[in-house]
Amino acid sequence: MKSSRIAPLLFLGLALLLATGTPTAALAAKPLVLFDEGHAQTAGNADWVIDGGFSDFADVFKAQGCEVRAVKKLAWEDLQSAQVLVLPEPNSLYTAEEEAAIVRFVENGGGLYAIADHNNSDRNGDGVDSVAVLNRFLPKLGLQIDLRYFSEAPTAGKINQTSFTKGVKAVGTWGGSTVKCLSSQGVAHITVSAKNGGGAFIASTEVGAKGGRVVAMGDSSPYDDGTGDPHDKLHDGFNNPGYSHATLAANSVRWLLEPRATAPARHLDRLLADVSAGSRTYAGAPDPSLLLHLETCERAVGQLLNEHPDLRPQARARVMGDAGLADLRRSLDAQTTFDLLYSR
Ligand SMILES: [Ca+2]
Ligand SMILES: [Ca+2]
Repeated sequence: MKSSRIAPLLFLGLALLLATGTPTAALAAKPLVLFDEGHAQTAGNADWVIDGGFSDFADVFKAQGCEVRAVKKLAWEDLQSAQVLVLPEPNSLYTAEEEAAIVRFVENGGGLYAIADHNNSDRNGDGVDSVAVLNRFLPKLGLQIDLRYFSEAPTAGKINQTSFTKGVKAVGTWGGSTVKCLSSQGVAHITVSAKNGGGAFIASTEVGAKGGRVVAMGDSSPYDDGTGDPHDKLHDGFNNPGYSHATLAANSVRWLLEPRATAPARHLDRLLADVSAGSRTYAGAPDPSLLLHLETCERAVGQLLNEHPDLRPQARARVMGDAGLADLRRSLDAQTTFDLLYSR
């Protein structure tokens, strides 16, 4: 009985915490895009910086009206004014504060572009590669990098018809991995062959109560434009005429920059669908990564219902009779009881 009183207190506390910081990027004249350059982005042959191998990728944002800046540390104070954050193959761990800031940024409506490389790609010998670095927090946001290492060019899976693949004829991966959608709202736009696991070459999903968006891909090579430190072994995958990487970059960036849906009821529907599907999947195959994502979703539901009490009847109606939402129903019941008892 004790836990039923503690749970709603935590629920409300977290929701209030989340509600205090909202990105103000919408007010800025030009959307601000931050490229992380502080986590070994130039280790070994990597050159994933805006004045090096990723300059053409940075230009995609500029062409869509953005201001692009490089940052070395990811502080919440700096992220608040940004609309998009790009993590180009981070090869050293973020601090706990930076990880929390990234998650909070997306939960508050920000756009994240996360780029990994193949499994066992520790370029600076500090014991972690981009797969390990990103998988510490990306699952909270509904996506995960697979532990794979393969090349496939062009990819031989599917190119699904989505806004990302308009005009995309072929893509390739050279020493890369794939992305798994933990979120039922995730979209695998392009997949690789079954031989290499069939995962997503690029995937995206919507996160949280404010329409945050995440794009992830499992290889840095497609966006390597071949410029940068002459001592690095770089290859122009971005403009290679045999592939459509520049088009894919433009399409995916456009999606990240789209205005967010503002109707909270729409976000609630998405979150409840995600929790329902995820809980059923988890019941069949418990996966700690999926649990991380479900916790983010449930926190977002708490945030929405706290900010919009008028949505509570809709939420309660939706969770009735849905086995996948049983845990959430208990939380809502507990919250109602709490509100009645303490008349918030
Ligand atoms: Ca490393
Ligand atoms: Ca690669």
